[in-house]
Amino acid sequence: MLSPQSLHILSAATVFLVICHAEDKCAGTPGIPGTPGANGLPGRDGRDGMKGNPGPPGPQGPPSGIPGLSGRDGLPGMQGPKGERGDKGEKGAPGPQGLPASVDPELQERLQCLKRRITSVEGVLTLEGMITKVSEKILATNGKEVNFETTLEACKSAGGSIATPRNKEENNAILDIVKRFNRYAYLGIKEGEIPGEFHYLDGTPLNYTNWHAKEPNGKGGENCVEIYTDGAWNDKKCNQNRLTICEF
Ligand SMILES: *[C@@H]1O[C@H](CO)[C@@H](O)[C@H](O)[C@H]1NC(C)=O
Ligand SMILES: [Ca+2]
Repeated sequence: MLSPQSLHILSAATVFLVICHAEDKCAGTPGIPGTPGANGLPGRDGRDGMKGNPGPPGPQGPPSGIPGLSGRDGLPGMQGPKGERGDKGEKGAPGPQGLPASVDPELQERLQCLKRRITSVEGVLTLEGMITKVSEKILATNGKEVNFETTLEACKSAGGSIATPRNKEENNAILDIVKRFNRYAYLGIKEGEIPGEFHYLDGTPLNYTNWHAKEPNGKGGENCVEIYTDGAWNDKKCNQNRLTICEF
């Protein structure tokens, strides 16, 4: 029997025999590799690639250049709230002294002119039957018949007061109006705390009366006074409708 080692040797010998049979010369051991060759020339440029995305913005540059001109004014704004009241100023110096009114010719002339104009107006109103002048009073009616309280209010709102005869002359002037309208009228006289004792509306006692015969007879039940169409007075309840006559 052949050992495995001898079998190896045998097979190797067989290989040598075969190779040598094929070629006439026998191959030696391989040589060492040669040195690498030099680099070749660069190749030609390739074609342009596709355009890339924009890069991020660069940092702000240093300030430069002169500032531009100012812009135009804007529209006016809304009015602001009212300010607080300022301190009171100091009193001014007194003006030059004027002439006393009684010797000021210009003032006197103007007063005379005013008087003439008023006299003219009063004349027209008297002619038209709108007013009746007596002493310093002017009497007038609105032709309405109302109770005593309403008469007081009507005269007051007109700037006057209810007609109040203080003497015969004034009583006759009131009588003129009463006769013209043929209506009784209340007078500015009222009964006081004591029945039968009458006084003016400001509380002062009467210094002129023109009671009709047997009047006053109300004994505290007739607190107002009316004037008849003959000029005589009668005490009467205050809720009757009587001609409104006022004095100014
Ligand atoms: C009553 O006094 C007034 C003034 O208060 C006067 O105007 C009037 O004429 C006097 N009446 C009489 C009758 O004297
Ligand atoms: Ca009476």
